[in-house]
Amino acid sequence: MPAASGEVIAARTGAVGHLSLDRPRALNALTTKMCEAIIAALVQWRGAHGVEAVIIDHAPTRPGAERPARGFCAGGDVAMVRASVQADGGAAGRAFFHTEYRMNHLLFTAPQITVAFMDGVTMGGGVGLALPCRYRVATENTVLAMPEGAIGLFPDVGAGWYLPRLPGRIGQFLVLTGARLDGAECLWAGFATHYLPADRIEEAKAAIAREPRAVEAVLDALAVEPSPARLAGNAEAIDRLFVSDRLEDILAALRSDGGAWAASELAAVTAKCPTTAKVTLRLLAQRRPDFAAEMALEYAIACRMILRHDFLDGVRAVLIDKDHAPRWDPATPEGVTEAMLDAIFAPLPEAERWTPHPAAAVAARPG
Ligand code: QUE
Repeated sequence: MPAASGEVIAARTGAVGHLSLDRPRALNALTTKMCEAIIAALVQWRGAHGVEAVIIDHAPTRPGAERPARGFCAGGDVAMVRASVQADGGAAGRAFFHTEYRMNHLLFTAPQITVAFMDGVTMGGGVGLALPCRYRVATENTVLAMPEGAIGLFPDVGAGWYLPRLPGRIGQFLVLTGARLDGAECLWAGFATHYLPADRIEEAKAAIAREPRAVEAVLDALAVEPSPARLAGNAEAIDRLFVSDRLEDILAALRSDGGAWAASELAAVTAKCPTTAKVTLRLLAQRRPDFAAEMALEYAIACRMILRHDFLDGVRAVLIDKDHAPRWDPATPEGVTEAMLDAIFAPLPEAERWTPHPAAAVAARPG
C-alpha cells in the first residue's frame, strides 16, 4: 500500500521500494516533512527482508495539472529556512538540514540497490538525493546544477564528498559558476551512470519491478549514447583556469585568459556570493574520513551560513522578490578572510552536532 505523506509517495511493491517526490508546484523542493517521510520508508525497508532495490523519482503529472511535472528536485525549502532565521533564530532551519542530511546519509549507506531517475530539474538537494544512489539515470530533460552561490548558501547534501571526486576541476567550476549541465554532460562528468530517453523510463521501472536484482542489466540494455557533452570541449580550460584553491587566483586566471568563454565564466563567478565561493574551495580541498564526518562538517557550516546576511538576501533576491540583485557582504573575495572561514568551519558544541540516524549504524561505503 502506498504511504502517502502528502508530498512523497512511498510504496513497496514486492522486492522494490519506490519513493516518488510529489510537490510539483515547488519543483519537488524538499521540505522537512518530505525528508522525514523518505527516512521512515528507508528505515522500514532496511529492516524488512526482501527489499532488493529502491527507486527514487518524481511523481508523474497529476490529472488536471496545469503543467507537466518537470522537476526531479529543485533543492531544499530555503524560503522556509530564511523565514525561520527571521522568526525563531533558525531553529526550524537547522532542523531541516539535520533531517535532510540524515536522509542523505541513510541513502549513502542503504543496503539495497538504489537508483535515481533525474528526469528533470536536479539542483542542490536533488543532487543530494541522486548522488548517493548506485545508479543515476539522466535523460534529455535533466538539468543539473549546484546553484547555492546564487543564494549565499554553500554546496551541501554531501557535495563536499562527491564534487572533489569528479574529474579534474569540474566540481569547483560547477559551484563557482552555477553552470547547468544537461543529461549528456551529467553522464560525461559522472553525475549519471546511464543516459536513457525519457520515454524509456517507464519501461526501465517496470523491468526493475520484475527483476530488482537486474537493475544494472536493465539500465545497460535501455541506455543510449547521448549527443557529445558540450562541457567536454571546455574540460581542458576548466582544469587549467580553476586549478587553484584560492578564489583570487581563479579570478586572475579567468581575467588574463582573454577568450570569450573565460569572460562569460568570469562574469558568472563574480555575480555569485564570494563567501560561498571561498567556503566551497576550502570544503572541496579537504577530505573527510567518511560520509558521516562529511555530513557533520556540512551541518556545522550550514548552521553558520543560514544566519549570515548573504543567505537572507540571496533567497530574497532569487526566490522572494526575484530581482536577482543580492547585495553580498563581504562584496569582494578580499573581504572574505581566513578567520571568517575558520569560524564557519569550526566544530559545533557537542550537544548541537549532527548525528546519523540510529538505523544507519553500519560501516560507510568506501569512497
Ligand atoms: C539556489 C538554490 C535553490 C534555488 C535557486 C538557487 C534551492 C531551491 C530552489 C527552489 C526552486 C523552485 C522552487 C522552490 C525552491 O531554488 O535550494 O521552492 O519552487 O530549493 O539559485 O539553492
